[in-house]
Amino acid sequence: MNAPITVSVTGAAGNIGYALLFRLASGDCFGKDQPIKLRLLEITPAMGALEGVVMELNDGAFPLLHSIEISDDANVAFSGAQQIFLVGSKPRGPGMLRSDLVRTNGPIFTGQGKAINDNAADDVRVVVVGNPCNTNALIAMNSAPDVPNGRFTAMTRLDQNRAVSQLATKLGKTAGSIGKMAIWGNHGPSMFADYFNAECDGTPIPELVSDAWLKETFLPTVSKRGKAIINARGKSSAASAASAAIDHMATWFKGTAEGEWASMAIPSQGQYGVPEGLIFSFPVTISGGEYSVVEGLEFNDFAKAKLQATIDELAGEREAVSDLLG
Ligand code: NAX
Repeated sequence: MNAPITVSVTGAAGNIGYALLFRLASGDCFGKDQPIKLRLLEITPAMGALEGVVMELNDGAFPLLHSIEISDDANVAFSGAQQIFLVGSKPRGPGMLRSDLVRTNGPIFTGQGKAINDNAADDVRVVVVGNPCNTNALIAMNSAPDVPNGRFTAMTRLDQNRAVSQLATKLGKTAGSIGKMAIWGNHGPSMFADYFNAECDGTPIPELVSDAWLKETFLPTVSKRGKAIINARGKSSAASAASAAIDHMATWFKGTAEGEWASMAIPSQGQYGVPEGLIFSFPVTISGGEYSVVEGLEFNDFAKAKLQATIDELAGEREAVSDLLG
């Protein structure tokens, strides 16, 4: 058994938190030989509900769960944190524009970025789930000057998983047959699910499925999946989002297998013409806790236009919060 690691989760009494915490406690993320100490953050009015979640976690009698601390103070919740899931944020209300959401949630991430800077462990790694997650990660990163920029990431793994599932279903395969499913750019309307480079059991997807289906059915289905789930369930994706967050951090912790890619939104260093510093989803490979962008991929005109659209969307979001970027 390894020494316990400290894992912080914000928005811990929310819907995603409720699904995420039990997967973390059971060892689905960091391994069945990796004990964890949980540090959970909520806003003050939700502390009562969080106490109930803690009671349930205790009732799970998870052998890997060493301790649980709860707080409404980010400085306490991130103390010594090595793995951080920033889930908490205000949901988009009816009639609210995406630009309003950026302005509403941005300030949460200046405070939390600073608290991470001042309190987290030297080896801290952060995934932002709360939307708009790319730009929230950008804000947190800019508020944490002592933490290497590359430790701040945002989640596009749910988009990857949704795309994989659509392709597998279309081809009558299971998800494990689909590989190299890259998500580029923003976890937002402009996100590009790059089927050109994806494969099914090693065969390129464009050789197996018609371009018309890929453009007219696959891309819209993946990008509108969140809305479809709200329409069906009356609530936004929770268990699948938690599962994707587990996948994101598990892959970062354990690395990618030979030939496997993962999609993560990370600070751009200018790869593929993406402006430096934008938190942009790229396909990566990971080894020893360090990720590298997959290089040398080719884009046709359609894919180039998609890439540009998502660059433009993220550049616009960055502009909208420029006053929060220090
Ligand atoms: P809920 O509203 O159920 O839970 C959010 C929780 O965050 C609440 O308990 C709230 O009290 C808490 N919170 C609010 N401000 C906080 C703060 N400053 N510090 C700590 N906690 C705070 O939302 P839920 O369904 O759990 O979704 C959470 C976030 O994930 C939302 O922003 C949502 O848009 C985003 N999502 C991101 C996805 C992605 O792929 N990146 C997909 C799923 C989800 O839509």
